[in-house]
Amino acid sequence: MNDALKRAAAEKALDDVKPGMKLGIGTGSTADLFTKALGAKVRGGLDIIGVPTSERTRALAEKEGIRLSTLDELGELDLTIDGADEIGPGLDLIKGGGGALLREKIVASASRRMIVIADGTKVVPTLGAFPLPIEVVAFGLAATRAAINTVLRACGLDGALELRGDADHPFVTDGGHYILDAHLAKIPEPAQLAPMLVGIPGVVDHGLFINLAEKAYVAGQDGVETLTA
Ligand code: ABF
Repeated sequence: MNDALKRAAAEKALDDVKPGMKLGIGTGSTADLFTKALGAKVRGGLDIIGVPTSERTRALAEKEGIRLSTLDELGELDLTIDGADEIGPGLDLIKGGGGALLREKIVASASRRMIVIADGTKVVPTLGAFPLPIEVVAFGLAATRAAINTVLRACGLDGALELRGDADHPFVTDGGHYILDAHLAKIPEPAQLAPMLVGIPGVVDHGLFINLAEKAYVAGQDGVETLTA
């Protein structure tokens, strides 16, 4: 099913990986396929150094024998390859379905280029059918939720904010935070919403990736298409 398409997109991205590169390595099932394909290349002699975007990816990359470092040690990265939950117009993205959005955004922002890998189901005319993940600190959760609702209303948006996990056992991110998933259906102006959300004190970050992706490899039944921003 989609796994073959995800693999096709992941393998296409290997063409962009050059010897000596400092590489951001994404999270999610498509990124996992990339990491495994990259591992095979590394074992075949490709010399790169990676920065993982999650503890999950770190574990997989280590298992694959990929040399890893940190952003603090490497500074700017050459390229980040990562998946997405939705790819909208201009390659604006929703990410964070896997809960790794904060490190994914830090790593992508510290990279000169970001390439998205996905199967064709991820491409949408308008972002928002996929619930928007908003990473929040646990302290003051109710106040943060209210502030997010105010911002959503100011942007003409409406919809439930659902705490990921459940009230007794919320999902906790690698950074020790919670995630509120915003069920908005449509986000016609993501570039308007994005800065307003990060302006709320309890919001750590959100899954809108604006102006970060340079291109996307999108796999469909007829092959892998390259989308550019
Ligand atoms: C990561 O993996 C996330 O930002 C996104 O939530 C998810 C996509 O997962 P998959 O490749 O499994 O669809 O890129």
